[in-house]
Amino acid sequence: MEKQSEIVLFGTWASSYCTRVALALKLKGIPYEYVEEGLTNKSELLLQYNPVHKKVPVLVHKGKPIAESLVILEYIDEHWDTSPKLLPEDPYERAKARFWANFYDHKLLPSSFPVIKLKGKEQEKAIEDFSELLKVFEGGLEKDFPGLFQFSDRETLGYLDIVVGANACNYKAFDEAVAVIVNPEKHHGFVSWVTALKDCPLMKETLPPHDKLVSKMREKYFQSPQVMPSTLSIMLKGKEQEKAIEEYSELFRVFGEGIEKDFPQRSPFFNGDTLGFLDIVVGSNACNYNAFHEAVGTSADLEKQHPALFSWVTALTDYPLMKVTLPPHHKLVARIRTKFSLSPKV
Ligand SMILES: N[C@@H](CCC(=O)N[C@@H](CS)C(=O)NCC(=O)O)C(=O)O
Repeated sequence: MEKQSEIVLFGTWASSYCTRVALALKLKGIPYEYVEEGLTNKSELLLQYNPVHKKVPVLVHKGKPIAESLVILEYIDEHWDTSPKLLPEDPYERAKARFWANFYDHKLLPSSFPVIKLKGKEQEKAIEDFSELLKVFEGGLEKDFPGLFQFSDRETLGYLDIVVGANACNYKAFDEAVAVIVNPEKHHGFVSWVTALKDCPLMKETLPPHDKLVSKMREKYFQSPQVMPSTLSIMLKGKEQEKAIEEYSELFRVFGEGIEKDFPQRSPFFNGDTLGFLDIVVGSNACNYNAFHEAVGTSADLEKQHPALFSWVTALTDYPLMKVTLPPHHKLVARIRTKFSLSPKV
């Protein structure tokens, strides 16, 4: 067993992403040191360990940092390969668990954000939209993991209990601070699951106190300026578009530097002459970069600003398998224009 000081969790008490990691470590009986971060005044160490997102949680294991809660959970499960396992053993079951964790983080959770911003009828509509997605989530879990909602019948928390429970067990704090978004009559399965999870001793000792969380949410959502990131801000015009492109370029820089630092040995691809995981993930999208610029009408100066990153994208675009698989450039330009109601540049 490693020494406590070899495993350090940088977190902040109100973050359910950090609660996930604390739950996983405690469940597996892994001793760790905890460092509380102030998000308005992040420590140099946090910025050094997570220069890309500058967010918590970060788990530092023997000096090596791992960021992003879902990535950290998988790391913990793989490195401390002892019982209890978080993810199912079967690859298909594992894939389904990851699928719903992603749905939770990237669809369901973000659909609660408009509820914070909007008022009156618009807020009611946002709550309905959230509830629709929650129905999809509930239905999907019931189908893919029969018995999941009967947590009291099981002995220990699993991956989805942790991913969802760390956040959803706080839903009453959101109801109190913002608006009621979970109707127990409409979402019986989900609410009975979450209620049973909240009663689990490990959850009880790890979740933040309800009243403290309500105050924190009120302060965060209503007393400090909100920045709503928009991936489509590049569609803006004039000065606003210039600013969006600068931000976009900054993200390219962070991405390019991160890739250089983490994978200096790739040449030209991650598997030498053949494509690896990141070549496929990035290339399938980035190789269409010229189509995006042509459709939006922006100039593609990013290539000059990020030569190393773009020489990789160029090599990917020239790769025979990529060539036969990517959509045709002109067809894609037309599709992007239709999708975003853009007229051709004359
Ligand atoms: N996708 C990330 C989200 C982490 C996250 O959003 N952390 C917040 C705290 S809840 C944070 O550090 N925010 C600081 C900031 O945005 O500057 C994860 O799963 O770890």
